[in-house]
Amino acid sequence: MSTLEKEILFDVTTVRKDFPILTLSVYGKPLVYLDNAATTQKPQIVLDTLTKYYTEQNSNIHRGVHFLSEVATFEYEKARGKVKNLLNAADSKEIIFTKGTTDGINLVAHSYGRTHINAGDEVIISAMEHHSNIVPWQLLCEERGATLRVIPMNDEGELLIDGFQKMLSPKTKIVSVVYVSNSLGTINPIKKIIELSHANGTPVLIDGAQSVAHMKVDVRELDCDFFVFSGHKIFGPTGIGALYGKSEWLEKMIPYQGGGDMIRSVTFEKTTFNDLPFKFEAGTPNIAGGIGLGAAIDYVQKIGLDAIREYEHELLEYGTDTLQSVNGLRIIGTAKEKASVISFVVENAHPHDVGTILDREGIAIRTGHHCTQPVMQRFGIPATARASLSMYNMKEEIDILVRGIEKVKEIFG
Ligand code: C6P
Repeated sequence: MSTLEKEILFDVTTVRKDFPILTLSVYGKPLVYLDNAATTQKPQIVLDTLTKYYTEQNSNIHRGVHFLSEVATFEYEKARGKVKNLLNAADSKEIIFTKGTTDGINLVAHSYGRTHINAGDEVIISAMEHHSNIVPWQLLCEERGATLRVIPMNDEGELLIDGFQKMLSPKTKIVSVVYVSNSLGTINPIKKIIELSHANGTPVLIDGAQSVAHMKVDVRELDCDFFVFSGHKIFGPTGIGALYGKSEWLEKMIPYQGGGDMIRSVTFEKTTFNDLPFKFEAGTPNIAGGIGLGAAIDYVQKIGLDAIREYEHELLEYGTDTLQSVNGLRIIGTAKEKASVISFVVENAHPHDVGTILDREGIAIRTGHHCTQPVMQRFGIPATARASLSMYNMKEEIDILVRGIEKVKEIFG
């Protein structure tokens, strides 16, 4: 494909017009939003879908026989189908709506963990996990008398796969790893991790929080057993996300929560559970969120995840080169395979000060440990400043970031 054809396919100026918030000014400066790993902004179509839901469709689902309830149920289930297509799952019943990534991991830790993990067993995670993929397993291991093991990483922020292979044993009952690190940007070789785990007879959960909005995910091609993500990181609403699970696992797992909608029959003596996916969806769900997520998925797919990945890679390369040329700035996370996350530290300036000064320039970045304290410990630093890029960011914004960092350096010498 020629460069011109690619430009026609992906035009950042056109994309930006879909996001009303990007026209804001902050402290009199145009907003430069570089905190997309924390949450993404929402396109007009998602905002319109939410308004339409609450003005024309609002009703509870799976319960009423009336018109509105049928419309809302239809739209919600249509959205489930869109998640299925996004991940290329085999069946909509393998898609469980959740509150987000954290909720999805807790669901698996609870429901798979309590049926399959016992005293003496092992759970493997990696050194670059978000706290959401550490704490639920720690709690489970403590309760079940199991051991949590951690795949180490090198100084570039790449997992040591040989070390991982040696850890696998008949005791390993689940491997739970992040696809793209939120604090380092590393894209992990999850296909290899899944192959090795399966050769050991162990299922794998993939934390897809930072991958869904940036690259195509095909759960059947990956052959992962579970995959979780959050709607708000793929231009959808907060409070909604999804868990994909192979039906053979989901069928065998106990429910996560009890309540309405997840049951078939209830007596005081015994409850029987609903079919998948409803067995794992107790109570009134985030209906508007689910439908809004469906609109976000349509939007992303119209642009195309391959085009997005390619454009963001260009941004990453530009950002890495430009930031690296700033004296006294060190990038944390220099893996060969990276997504558009650039974590850095600036000599003599605490990351929080960097963030505060940049904020006054209208630049939104995140500073801190990014809910990955063990990553900070591994690199011997308290925190980083993190610019995380999305498809609507531009090279000009990276230039503004660099000018802001120069101001930081002037202040902190
Ligand atoms: N990372 C960040 O600024 P929730 O909060 O459930 O939507 O997502 C949790 C989560 C899990 N895994 C990874 C890899 C993540 O990046 C996140 C969220 C945000 O990096 C907020 S801490």
